[in-house]
Amino acid sequence: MATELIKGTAQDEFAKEVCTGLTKSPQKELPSKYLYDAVGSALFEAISVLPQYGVTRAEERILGRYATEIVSKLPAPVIVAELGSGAGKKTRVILEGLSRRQPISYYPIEISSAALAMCRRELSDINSISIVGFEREYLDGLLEVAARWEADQHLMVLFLGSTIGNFDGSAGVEFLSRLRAILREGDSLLLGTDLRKPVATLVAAYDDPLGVTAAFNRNLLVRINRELDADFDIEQFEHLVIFDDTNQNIEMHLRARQDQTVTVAKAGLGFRILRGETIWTETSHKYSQSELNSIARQTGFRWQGQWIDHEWAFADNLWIAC
Ligand code: AVJ
Repeated sequence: MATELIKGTAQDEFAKEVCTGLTKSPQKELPSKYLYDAVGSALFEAISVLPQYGVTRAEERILGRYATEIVSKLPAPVIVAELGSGAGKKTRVILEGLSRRQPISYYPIEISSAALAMCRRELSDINSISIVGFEREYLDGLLEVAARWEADQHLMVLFLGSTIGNFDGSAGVEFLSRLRAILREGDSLLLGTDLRKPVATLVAAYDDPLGVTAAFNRNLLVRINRELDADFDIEQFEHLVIFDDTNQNIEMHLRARQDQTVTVAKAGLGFRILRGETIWTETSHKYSQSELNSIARQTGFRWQGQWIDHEWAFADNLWIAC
């Protein structure tokens, strides 16, 4: 076992994106990728074991049942890059399956240093694994992995948990096209996608009765206060979940309880937010089967396999770059 970490850079990017998002009109927004500081990552881990939130368990069941079958469809030798490694628990079964065939190189790519640390801790005991973690944006990290991979190796990209659903609208398709452009023909993508389900199920999953998801959402403001020297009054913002039926998106927002002025010192920003106005913090798209087929085709992949959990509609899709 060997592990290495390529560290990320400064907070400038965070400040810039916060500034851009909070000055958008008419809808203020913040990028959901910043939800995962140490507290946010721990809260997401808690969400993933809530009875109302079935996403993580569904994918754990799929990978637990079918990891051997999935691995058997991959060429050898293969190296593995994972986008948004999270805590690494789901990845474990895949890596263990692969490590039975060959020594395995694993490259988690994650802008959250907290999540990256959890994942390295979780996976470093796997037999003959070498882990190099990249604290990078997904595609920047993938380009660095590409620079390290050898001619005879295939690359498998893991993009689990339906994180792809957090890309808004056409941004998901654009992201997958850019990802495909980094791959070579025959490389593979294992893509986790949460499927359409009844509105009531989704609302309960994203607005849970314990308020864990509310804390996860509001923590984004706590983080901005701490890291960017802002003065959000946390008590004055409430968690709001909206289902957009047309686009099959569940959205998280933070709604102002009253008119207020906020300053974000390190972003050089001061702004007003009115009572009832919201800051949009996350979109989580729910996919249909025909949509998945069309996305694969549009982005340069062909379908190789799909595994579905029927207790909580979720699919892991194995696509091959063509
Ligand atoms: C699993 C990261 C994609 O969209 O369901 C959970 C995050 N947000 N509850 C999702 C999340 C609110 C999540 N991802």
